[in-house]
Amino acid sequence: MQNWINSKKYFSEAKKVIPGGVNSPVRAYVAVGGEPLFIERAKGAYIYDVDGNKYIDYVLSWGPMILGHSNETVLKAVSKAMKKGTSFGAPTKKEVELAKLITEIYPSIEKVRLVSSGTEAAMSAIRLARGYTGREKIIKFEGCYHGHFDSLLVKAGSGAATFGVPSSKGVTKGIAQDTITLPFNDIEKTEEVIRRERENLACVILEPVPANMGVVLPKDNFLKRLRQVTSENNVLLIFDEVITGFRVALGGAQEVFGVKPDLTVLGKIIGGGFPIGAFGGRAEIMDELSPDGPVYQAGTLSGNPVAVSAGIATIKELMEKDTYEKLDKITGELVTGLSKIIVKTNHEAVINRIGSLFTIFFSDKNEIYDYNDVSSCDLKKFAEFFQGMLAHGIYLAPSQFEANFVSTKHSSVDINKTIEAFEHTLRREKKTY
Ligand code: KE4
Repeated sequence: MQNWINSKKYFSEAKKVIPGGVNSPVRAYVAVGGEPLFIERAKGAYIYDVDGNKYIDYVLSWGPMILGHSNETVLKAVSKAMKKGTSFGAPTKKEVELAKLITEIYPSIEKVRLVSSGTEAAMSAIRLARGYTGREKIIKFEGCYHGHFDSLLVKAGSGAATFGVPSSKGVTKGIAQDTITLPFNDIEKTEEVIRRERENLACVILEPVPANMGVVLPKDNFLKRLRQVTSENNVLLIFDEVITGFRVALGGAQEVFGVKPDLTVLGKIIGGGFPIGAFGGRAEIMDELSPDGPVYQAGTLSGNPVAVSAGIATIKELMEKDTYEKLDKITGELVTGLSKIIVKTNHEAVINRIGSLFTIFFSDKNEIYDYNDVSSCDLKKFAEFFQGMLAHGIYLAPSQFEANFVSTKHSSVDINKTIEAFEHTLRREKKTY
């Protein structure tokens, strides 16, 4: 059993000066109970807390650390960049290099604008879609998360296909009524609402493979039919690939599923662990952005040379041969092993996985295809599972509604240890049930 004395001490200090003791809510372990670990350092697939405990890390800073922590090449690129200055508020060659890399890897992206977070990128993409089309309404899907932008903190209203209601205090009814929230994977309902609302509908935004309700896979043809109905009705399609971009494939979900959106939102991996976001698409749309166009968008640290250097180094390493085949293989070994334990210990759970992204759902359903399905999960069981794995030195996403990530540094030894810990955890949890 780990001792967490220092984490507890730091957490009580933190709560005196930081709301909830954290700078982002999910870190507070509200969904799983207990108190958050304070992290001292990380290397490769491992993370170390302030009490000296070591964990195999499947959070990887919520996705960016796909090469593992403290990657030598990334650190070298960052230190080289820092010696030349850390921020200029002026154009640099590195920004152009990253923009070129993104446009080469994502055929749907002819031009891209760099910002400092995924939220900022999604927010800017929505404003651009509204500015380019001259229309106001947007469609999102229940369970998809695109950052904490007001227009996207909206849940389904009384009738799923009517206008939204705020999902957070501080978001006005006026903002929420311009957002329609639909059930993910329900293509018939989506086609019907797009056709009905087309006159004042700017865009549809989605995670092509949602990871913010846990990993949920698009049903066959959902993305292709969504592309077709948005094109037919002149509605922009925005893929939020902040998680899936450079994760499920170098070219993201749009490469895996062969669907080209009008705009793409990126983040996380393209910053290699530094603050970053990006949004891009067809030049005729992107050219509507200031200073050339009438849609204003700006940022002090946008395209920051240090963050951009980390991103370029990360992407170049990801472009090396067989990176994604290896990631897919090791994640496949893990998920196969975990699935066997679920059967062996006679538990009710199902694992959704794509590439090196996976979620274990504690549900009696055989398939998890939308937010409704996820809401059927046994959250108490999930919390016990999370705490049990943590006690065995396995650091997972502290919420049933999140994804877990594998890096190029996770080894077969790590995978076997994780599977072993899973069996011990489920068996012990079985005893208490
Ligand atoms: P950021 O503003 O947190 O950089 O990105 C927002 C965002 C946008 N789009 C998608 C698909 C995302 O997953 C995110 C942020 N992801 C969460 C984890 N589910 C970040 C962790 C957190 O909120 O602390």
